[in-house]
Amino acid sequence: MPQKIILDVDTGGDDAVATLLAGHHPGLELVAVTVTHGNGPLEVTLDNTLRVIEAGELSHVPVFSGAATPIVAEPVPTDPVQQATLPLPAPTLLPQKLRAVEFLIDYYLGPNGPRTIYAPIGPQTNLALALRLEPKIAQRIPRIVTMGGAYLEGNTTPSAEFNILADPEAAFIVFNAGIPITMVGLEVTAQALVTLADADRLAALDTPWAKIAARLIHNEVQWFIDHLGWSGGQIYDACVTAAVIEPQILQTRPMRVDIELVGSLTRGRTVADISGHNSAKPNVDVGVGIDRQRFMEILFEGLQ
Ligand SMILES: [Ca+2]
Repeated sequence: MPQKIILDVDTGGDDAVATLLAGHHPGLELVAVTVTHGNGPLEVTLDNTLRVIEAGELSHVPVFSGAATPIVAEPVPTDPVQQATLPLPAPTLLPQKLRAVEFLIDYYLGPNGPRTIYAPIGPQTNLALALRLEPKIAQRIPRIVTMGGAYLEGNTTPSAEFNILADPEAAFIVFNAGIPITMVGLEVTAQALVTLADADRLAALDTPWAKIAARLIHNEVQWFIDHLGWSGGQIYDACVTAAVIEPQILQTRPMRVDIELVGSLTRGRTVADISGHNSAKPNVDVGVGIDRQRFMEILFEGLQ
């Protein structure tokens, strides 16, 4: 039976690829998509999500609108490129009437909750709010697989990765809820670089969703080449979908991970106890490596 998954997104190009892969890979059943602020304001991330769902022929997947702002913090400023509307037709689809937080509570208290992996690939505001409203869902979520954090070095500040920095209080609530967590952080996504040649090969596949993914990947990769001089780009969120499809592609180490809330230089850091100094029990399976070749194969298998 396909693995059930709920994606929590702040769409963005890499969220779009993660969504198309989750919606079309035979190993997964994409139950719903919940949307949060993050890469851009909620109205942009919601509109982008609906564009991807409709153009990607996934209109049977319900979309729930979620948190418009972080719980405590001001939104983190983002690059105008990240905030851009995706180059896909304007959607005719509408989000569901129910809000993401209410949906998550209802769904996880329901019969399929314990069989459904929750995969936040943006700030973790929606689940944090749901946990505060209904703490019982912590026992109902079998695992969180998230793109967020880094155990060595951030990408938005020297300490913090964007998704965690965008709502550290939310991440604090989620990481301390007692739910099993697999963290796909920057050290993982940097090992799964996608090249322009990969995007071209993907564009040659015969499905509309592969062509959409190829175009979005091409744009993302080009940004890494132009701005950082890299040979490829990180399609961060797609690593999460691939790791839910095939958990073995990820190498993980159990660690205690705490979320820094107050440090003037380190706010939003996922403080990982790499060497076991902390006596607290590990709470996160921290991704430390990924099988890049298999990651690419999964991308092709899912989108063809
Ligand atoms: Ca994202």
